[in-house]
Amino acid sequence: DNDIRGCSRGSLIVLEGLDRSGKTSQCGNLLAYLQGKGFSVEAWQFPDRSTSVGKMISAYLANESQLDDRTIHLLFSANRALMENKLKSGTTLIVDRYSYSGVAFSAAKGLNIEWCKAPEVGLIAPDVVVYLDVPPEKAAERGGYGLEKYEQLDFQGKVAEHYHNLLDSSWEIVDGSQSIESVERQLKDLAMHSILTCQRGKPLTN
Ligand code: DGP
Ligand code: NA
Ligand code: NA
Repeated sequence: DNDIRGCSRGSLIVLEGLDRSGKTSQCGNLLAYLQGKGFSVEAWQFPDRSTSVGKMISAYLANESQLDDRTIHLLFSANRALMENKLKSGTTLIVDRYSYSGVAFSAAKGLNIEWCKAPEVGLIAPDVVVYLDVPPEKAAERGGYGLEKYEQLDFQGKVAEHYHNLLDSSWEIVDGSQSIESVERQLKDLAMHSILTCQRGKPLTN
């Protein structure tokens, strides 16, 4: 009995999507829902703008500093710290962007895809990756669009193409153009399923 409980762990739930696809608010809603159910759960985001590396990234995104495309890519990679201990202690992590953002955004700038993937080798594999699918034109109509460096329609179109090349059958595609409530309902179902599978002892992998 103790052994089985020892294998129980938190789930790594990743949300990916274009800028203004709704990831951040949906992560917040999901966090509140799962906490309300009594689960140990935290919401993380990449870039984590509170760390010193994160502050450099933030200044870059706000057009307050200039960095070479490769340099900023490596800063983003460094920011995706290992999450293993949290998960093993039983805490579920809801993560706003992960390594796939690194590949999709940096490759959209024209960097070699294999080069973009290399710094991410060894990262923990998510238990579920949700792609919040919103057409770039639709995302561009949402509030606040254009404030950051990458929020430009033609660039986001390229990012979307790279996401579509990255995604495979293990990803869950959720239509982010639906009502907030409907997106929320689907995310809750996916998260609950993933948490229960991990509690039953699904192993961690890289
Ligand atoms: P947000 O998720 O809205 O806080 O914005 C973060 C921005 O950073 C978004 O435009 C995606 C971008 N981004 C995230 N990870 C990476 C990365 O590894 N490389 C590059 N070039 N951009 C990234
Ligand atoms: Na953004
Ligand atoms: Na966000």
